This record gives sequence, structure tokens and C-alpha cells, in this order.
Amino acid sequence: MTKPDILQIGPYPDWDQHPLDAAFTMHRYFEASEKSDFLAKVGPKIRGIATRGELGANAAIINACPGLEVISVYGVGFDAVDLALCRERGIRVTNTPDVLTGDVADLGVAMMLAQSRGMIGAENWVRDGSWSTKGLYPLQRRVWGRRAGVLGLGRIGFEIAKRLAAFGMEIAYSSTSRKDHARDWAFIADPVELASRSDFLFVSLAASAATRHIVGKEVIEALGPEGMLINISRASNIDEDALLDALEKGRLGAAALDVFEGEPKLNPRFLSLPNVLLQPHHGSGTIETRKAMGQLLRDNLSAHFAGKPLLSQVL
Ligand code: 8YV
Repeated sequence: MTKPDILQIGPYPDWDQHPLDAAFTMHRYFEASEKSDFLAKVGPKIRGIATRGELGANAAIINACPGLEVISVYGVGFDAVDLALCRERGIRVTNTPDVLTGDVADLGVAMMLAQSRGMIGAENWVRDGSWSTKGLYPLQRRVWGRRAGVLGLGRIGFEIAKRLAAFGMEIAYSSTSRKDHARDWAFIADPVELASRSDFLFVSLAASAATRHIVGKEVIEALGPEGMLINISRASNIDEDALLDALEKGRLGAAALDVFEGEPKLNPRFLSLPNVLLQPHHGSGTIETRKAMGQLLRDNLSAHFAGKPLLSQVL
């Protein structure tokens, strides 16, 4: 039997690449120096796309593949896939939810702790000898018992809130609706109001055109000079210029960010700010979770080509 031709948008670890190469004929888009020539050449035989959350598949790529049947995303976020075009063309889309939830929540909470307790600066204080030359490390801010807001109480937001509850924090959330499984936490529909009653505001919304810049100047200023913004979702949920302005002028206390507009390149203004913790989009980046994501990515492709039900279908 001939193996289905799959367009691979970005690299995967070897433990995923080997089984992908065994089951499918993989065409590595990311290795092509002339992307449009490559698409023109392989596009007509492509039946599936394997991509990653942040890379997705845009209209140019999808349109170059007239026989495309399925797009399998390695990641829970599918905002970078042109869903409207997929819907129009009857192309199926899958993602990798659930398997990464705990790790993304862990990183979000770790970022809050690291930033609030100044752990990166404290590490440098030890390494550069400041501890012995300058003495005690400057005092930082407490985490436990303070007020947390979770913007987007989906799977990841819920796991973040559960972890924060163990720190004795006062928890409120904003979501499309009040959640029955979150009765211990206050439901605040308006993100500005949520921010105004939070010391730490977590952004855990699935990104879409509707959530673009949901965290704008008003939300950021409501969080205020003592507040911290933590983003483990997508950069597009935050107005980055408004965020940078507020951080530079002290209208927002601090931020801890795992995602950036134009990543992996980021706005150089971030690099000179002392009040931000910068992470390289690795919320799901543990060996255990990435192995589970790779398995699910492959299982969805295999199920599609075997005519079986998809395991985690978006469209
Ligand atoms: C990335 C993600 O897919 O789950 C998502 O939506 O953005 C991530 O898990 C991951 O960085 C692999 O590229």
C-alpha cells in the first residue's frame, strides 16, 4: 500500500519523526529553502499536514494542496490554522488537548512564583558573588494568600486555579459563562473588573479573532503598578504595545510571559525591562507531554487514513 503524503510544517523530536517516516511519506516544508517552489512541487500529492500549535497552516499552504484531507496539530491551540478555509474545503482538523494541560498549568504557576519571589535575580545574586559582597537579597513579594484572576477557565485555566487554591489564594475567573465545577471561585464576567481585583492575572484563553487584544490598556491598568500579568496562552490575547508601555512606565508591576508576537523573535523592548520574566514558549515542553502529543498527532493521522473516528477533532 502506498503511504499517504504528508506536508510537515516544523521539526519534531526523533521519537516522533521516526514513526512518522515509517507510516507516511513526509515532505519537510521547514527544510525547503524556496518555500513556494517546494509547495508547487509537492502540494498536488499532499493528503495531510502535520504541524505545530504555533506554526499552524495558513491559506497559502492549504491552497497549494488541492487534495488535502486532514491537518493534525501538535498542540492544543489551532488559532494559526485557517479554520474558515478548512471548513469551506471540508478539511478535517485535529489537535492535542488534555495531554498537555497539567504541564502548561505548572509552568504558569512556576512563572508566577519565580517572578514574584525574584528567583532569577536571586540566582544571579549567588552566582555573581553579590551575596558575599552586598549582603542580603532585596525583599520580594509574597504569593500565598493573595488574589488571583484567571482569564479563561478552560482546561488549562481550571488546572491553574486548582494549583493556586493550594496556595490559599483568593480566586476569581472570567469565562464565557459561570462554571458549575468552579463554585468555590468568584465568576467575574468583565476582564477589567477581574483585573482590578487581582494581584496576579493569568491569561489562559484559547486565542481567536474574538479574543485578540482582550487584555488591552484598560485591563493592564486595572491590574496596576502592584499587579503581575502571566501569559501562557497566545501573544495575540494581549496588546503587546500597551503591555510594554505599562511595564516601562510602571503602570503595571510585572509580567511573566511564555508567548510573544512574532516569536521566536521578540520585541527588543522586552529585553531591557527588569520587571519581566521571559520564557521561550515551552508550556508543554516536558519529555512526557511532548511524547504524548506526538503520539496523539500520529494517532489522529492514522485514524483518518484508516477511516476510523478521529481521537481529538477540532473540525
Ligand atoms: C506548541 C502550543 O505546540 O499547545 C499549543 O497550542 O502552542 C504548544 O504546545 C509546542 O510548543 C510545540 O510546537
